[in-house]
Amino acid sequence: MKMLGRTLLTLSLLGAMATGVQANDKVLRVYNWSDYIAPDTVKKFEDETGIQVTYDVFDSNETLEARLLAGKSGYDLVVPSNSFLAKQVKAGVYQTLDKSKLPNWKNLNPVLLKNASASDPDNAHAFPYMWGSIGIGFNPEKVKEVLGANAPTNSWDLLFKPENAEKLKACGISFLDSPTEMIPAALHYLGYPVNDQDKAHIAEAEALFMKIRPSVSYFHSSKYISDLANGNICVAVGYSGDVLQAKARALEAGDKVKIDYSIPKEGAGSFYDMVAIPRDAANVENAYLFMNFLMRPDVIADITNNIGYSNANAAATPLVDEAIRNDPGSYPSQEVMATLYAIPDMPIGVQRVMTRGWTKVKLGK
Ligand code: N2P
Repeated sequence: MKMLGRTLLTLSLLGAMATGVQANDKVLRVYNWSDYIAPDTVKKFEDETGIQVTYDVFDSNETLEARLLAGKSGYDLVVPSNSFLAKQVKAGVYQTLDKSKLPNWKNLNPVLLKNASASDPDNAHAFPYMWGSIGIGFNPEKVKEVLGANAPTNSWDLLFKPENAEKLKACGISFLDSPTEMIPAALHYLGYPVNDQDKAHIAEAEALFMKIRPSVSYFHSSKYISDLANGNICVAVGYSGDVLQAKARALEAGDKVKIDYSIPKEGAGSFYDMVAIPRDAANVENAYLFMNFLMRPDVIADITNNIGYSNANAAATPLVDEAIRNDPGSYPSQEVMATLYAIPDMPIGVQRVMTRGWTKVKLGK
């Protein structure tokens, strides 16, 4: 009797603890891209809700995906790009959103929602946070010094022509460390479809990188922001807003480094970064609160004003600094938009082939 009583007590205590975890835990774990939020966004949310946020960062879809596919990621909110989201949705990685918990959904731009729905029908699992392009960040003065006044900064020739890369080596070149984004750039340059699955064509794209490999300082997806800003490198293939951050940092530092961003005339990759709740998230209600918070025009406009990326919130546009709204890197013209291609959603097998080839490119052999 006594034993049974104790067992029941233990069980009911455990039950109370389990429900307690759902209802009372004032915590949230967020995994977002680096340099992708305003300095006070998280604090503001914590102050308003009393929820403690653990905020971690990554700088490539490959890193996030490895974390998600390894099983319990431990995160309540993550931010994959649309190309990766598509595959992950199919693999059952995310919860279907209950939009009744997201009253601020109405603020989102319907055109961008429709575009993003190509990777997630009906936007059932995620909303677009920011979007951008993958182009060339460069230091115009240094590039001019090395290649002369006619340096093709508006073309991928700047980097993919070995004779140019060889000269630029003197002032430093970097590429993103992301096979799923860099190999399509080379495929496109070679005249192949960006979602080409022909292994011979993918090998050609890798060979193009191999040719310029000796001239590349490094492959990294976030370090170039400070290196461009402080003059350690002169050309970086990078994300639009990150290059704008480098430009802003250089200006703030008041030194002579100037940075520009170009979307090469041949076209460039574009992405939507999407906020989603992993299936095994422990703090789902808090995840909804943070999602809804991020859909508030004042909150998301403040983020854009700090990071230089265009958000997907129509109601926030009037609150975005004019300098950013008028920056062709953040808000390209319709004409330039038409040259952008979506980073393709590659089947896992092809992605593996690309990753293997990319490892060789990085090693240079
Ligand atoms: C943030 C980079 C986000 C854009 N540093 C790439 N999805």
